[in-house]
Amino acid sequence: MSDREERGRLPPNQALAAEGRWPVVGERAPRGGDDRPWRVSVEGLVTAPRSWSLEELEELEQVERAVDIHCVTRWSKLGVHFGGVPLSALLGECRPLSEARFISFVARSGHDHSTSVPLADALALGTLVALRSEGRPLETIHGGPVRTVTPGRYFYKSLKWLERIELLAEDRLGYWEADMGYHNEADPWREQRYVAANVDRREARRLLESRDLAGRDLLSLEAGRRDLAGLDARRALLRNAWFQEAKLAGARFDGANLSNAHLEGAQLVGASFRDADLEGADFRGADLRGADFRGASLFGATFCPEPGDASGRPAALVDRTTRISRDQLDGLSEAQQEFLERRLAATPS
Ligand SMILES: Nc1nc2c(c(=O)[nH]1)N[C@H]1C(S)=C(S)[C@@H](COP(=O)(O)O)O[C@H]1N2
Ligand SMILES: [Mo]
Repeated sequence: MSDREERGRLPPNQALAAEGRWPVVGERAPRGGDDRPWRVSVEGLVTAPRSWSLEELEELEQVERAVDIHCVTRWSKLGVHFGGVPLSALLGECRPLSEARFISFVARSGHDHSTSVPLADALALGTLVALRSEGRPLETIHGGPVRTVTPGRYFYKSLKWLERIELLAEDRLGYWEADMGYHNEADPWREQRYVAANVDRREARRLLESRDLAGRDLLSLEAGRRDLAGLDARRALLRNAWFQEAKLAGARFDGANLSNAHLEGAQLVGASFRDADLEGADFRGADLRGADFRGASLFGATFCPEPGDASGRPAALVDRTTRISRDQLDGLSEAQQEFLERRLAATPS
């Protein structure tokens, strides 16, 4: 694939995961202590409910599809080959009733994971009940023995460890959509990542003035350009927060969830992000001298412009006093890894 072709296939504000890397997002294994043999059932508003063992799924006609994966935390992986059975083949045998408008995929999951898609979209997008990737059985960590893959939607619509397919008249929001504020439509080309904020502006302003957000759950908090030096946001849930150009020297974000947070141009000298979730966070132009990222998850985070980035945002100020460990660079795109390796080795002035 040429660079141009690749870029044309990247939705807005996504970057390619480093070559050969496939980040793991969310649960890492199905619910334990369950040794019933694996079956996938189709239930709900169908004429003929039924279920298949893995062997029976293998006996159906298999297809292979190249799918572009786009994670909501801003990494993409193009042309991953998934093999398995088209959802349409399973539904063809069960014959959905005309009232069936939505399809819910339910996982064997310790956290009751599920996700849903309008039935017409699931079919039009060519949803696959996948048993293999790149010709090999799916690894457990990526949803093996069987997961769904719904192309053209953020990857949280692709459920790992599929056990049940339910046809419904009304939508039933899944785990990420109901509990995490992820957008239910999830079209990466329209950047449908999150739904609106969950606190009103007055309440948000009051909390920011106190500079104490410890343990709070504040989706899409608006705090751009504010003076928040010394902020205590330990263990806070601040997904998709807007902190661009904010003064956050010495702020404590240890254990916080800042996935997809906007920290462009923020003053973060000496800030602490230990064990924080920083997946998809944007640090372009931020001052990160003396900041501590040890133990934080950095998949899809951005520290410098990606090739082709026309935003004019400069790279973050990172030097040897910034604490990021070698193994943390693994989840970043090639451009980000190269940038950080160079800066972390540079002598502070
Ligand atoms: N059962 C289950 N399915 C899941 C998740 C999960 O945590 N549990 N995470 C979702 C999210 S947010 C993403 S991006 C993809 C990640 O798949 P991967 O770990 O194979 O990359 O799975 C989706 N399906
Ligand atoms: Mo995701």
